[in-house]
Amino acid sequence: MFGRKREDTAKEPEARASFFRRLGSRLNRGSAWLGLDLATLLGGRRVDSEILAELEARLLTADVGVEATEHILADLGTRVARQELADAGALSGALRTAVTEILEPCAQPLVIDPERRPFVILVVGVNGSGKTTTIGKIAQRLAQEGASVMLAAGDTFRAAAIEQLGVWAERTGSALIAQQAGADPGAVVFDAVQAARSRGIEVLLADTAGRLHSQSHLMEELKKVKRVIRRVDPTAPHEVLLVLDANQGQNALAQALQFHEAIGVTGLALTKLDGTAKGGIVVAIARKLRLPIRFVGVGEQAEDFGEFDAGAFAAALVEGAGAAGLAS
Ligand SMILES: Nc1nc2c(ncn2[C@@H]2O[C@H](COP(=O)(O)OP(=O)(O)O)[C@@H](O)[C@H]2O)c(=O)[nH]1
Ligand SMILES: [Mg+2]
Repeated sequence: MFGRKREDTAKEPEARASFFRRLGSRLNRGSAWLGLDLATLLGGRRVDSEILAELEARLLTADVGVEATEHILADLGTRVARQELADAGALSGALRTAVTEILEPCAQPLVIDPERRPFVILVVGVNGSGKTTTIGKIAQRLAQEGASVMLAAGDTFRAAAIEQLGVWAERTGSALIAQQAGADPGAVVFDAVQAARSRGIEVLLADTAGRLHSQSHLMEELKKVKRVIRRVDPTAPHEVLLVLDANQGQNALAQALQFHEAIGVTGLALTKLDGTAKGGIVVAIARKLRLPIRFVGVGEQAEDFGEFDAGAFAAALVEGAGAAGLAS
């Protein structure tokens, strides 16, 4: 994230390959996105409009959404008309390409500007989406890159949330700024930005609540936290990272629109891609929101986390665990 060399640079490609293998085997629980492989769908027939109609139904069932499905089908339809898609292999390749093209503009990793110190990342999302875990995973990566990190326990709604962040702080060697449950989140985050500044901390990750008395209450509180951060540093937050649980399907998309409208999201982290059969939602999100997808989570552990790669993701989605690009 810092573009800084890690000590164990030699291990990096290895770690990356193993992450993509995990992605391939866990996304959609290891099955190809279409449930059946394309060869079964074709059953020896040529790719024709009937096959495309069946494919369309499957894309919609996989939560790809109407807009992205139409886009993919238009692309495949043109190729069928030109008789370019003779067999299952060609169809699968074309599908993978069409999906990659939709995802590609969103594959923008988070780059931390060392001039911004602390670089403030405000992490938002509904309750249970994976915010605190994602903060821990990011802190772990930053620690490995040799960065100094501070975590701010801005979710003061439950004591357990503060403790959970404390565990991650300890595990990752990050500083922690927390108050008791029920404290004003704005005050916690304000203190944290000031403390980070005076201690020369490089990255501040601020946790927030995902549930309050009402959704409008929550949005007002997040706006307030953002204003408070600005009072210390008018250029901050430098990233508003929205964490979305992929299991939520179309609901995740609705949440994203709501958060984006209220506080302006600059990046997404998509979690629990290991537990969903609806990984297609990522395509819908990419097509509709066109926001940078920074990270994907495929499990609860720190290493079950990686930067978003359009080609690898498309391969895992379309071909499942058997994706050729993921085999090495
Ligand atoms: N399987 C899986 N579980 C996850 C992932 N990310 C988070 N979780 C789990 O989801 C639950 C809620 O996460 P948490 O970070 O507390 O969510 P928060 O309420 O948004 O802070 C916890 O049990 C996490 O371990 C993921 O990528 N995969
Ligand atoms: Mg939390």
